Amino acid sequence: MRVPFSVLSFMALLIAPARLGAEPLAGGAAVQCPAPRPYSFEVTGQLHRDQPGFTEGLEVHDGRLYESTGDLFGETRINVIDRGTGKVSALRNDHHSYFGEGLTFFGGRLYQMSWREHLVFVFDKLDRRLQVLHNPREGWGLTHDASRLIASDGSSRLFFLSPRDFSTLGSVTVHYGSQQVSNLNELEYVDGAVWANVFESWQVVKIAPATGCVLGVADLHGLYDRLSPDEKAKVDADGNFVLNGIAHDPASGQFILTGKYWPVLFTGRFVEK
Ligand SMILES: [Ca+2]
Repeated sequence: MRVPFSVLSFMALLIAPARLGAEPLAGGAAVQCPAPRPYSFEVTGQLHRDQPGFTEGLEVHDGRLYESTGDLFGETRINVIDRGTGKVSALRNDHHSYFGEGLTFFGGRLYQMSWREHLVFVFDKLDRRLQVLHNPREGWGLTHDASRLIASDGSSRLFFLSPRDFSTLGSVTVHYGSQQVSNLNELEYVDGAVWANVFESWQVVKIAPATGCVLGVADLHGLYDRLSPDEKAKVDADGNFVLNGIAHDPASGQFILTGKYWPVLFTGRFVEK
């Protein structure tokens, strides 16, 4: 069952922080954040994939679209999704070995986290496993800036990590006003900001990584509205099939968004309202 979206939803998000899983910031807000700006998502294209995946990580690297999937159906995989045809090819299928989560490329290496196994797998370009690192937290979303990996663990914190050994270099609490934003999931670092799916919501938030301030909130209900009746039925089939997966293509400047087990990926841009 989907609740019809109205323009009041964004205001309700700000007025009733529970919609974002928000809670008061312990000790009060150390940083005064500007009010988050509302964003919409302007869709420029759709890509119908030829097989679904329980999307936990999504990233464009060297023009190719990579996906990490979780083990909901025994399918912890790293996929390449052909951006022209939607054909999904598995680079790896580790089945039930662990529950795949966020992935990112850094320094020519592919990092894939597991969920509750506290593992981080490091692969080279030939899909050879080079290292298995330890994550002291649950693995959710993963991205990187110029020198650090950036991970979420389902809480309101972003963690900055060493690409060498996944040691924690720092962290920041994501908030607006005095409210924390919890359930941070899939991530994408673009031009100095971190974009994050908020688990079990239709929101993507834009975060200043230095302060944790939420700079913007995008409502993605419109993506659901674009699905065909058959596609909506597939997305509605399981409460786990929530919006998740955000990648940025530096060549086009556009984002790619999808959801867990969704049959469609959307291309477009965030537009400040
Ligand atoms: Ca991503």
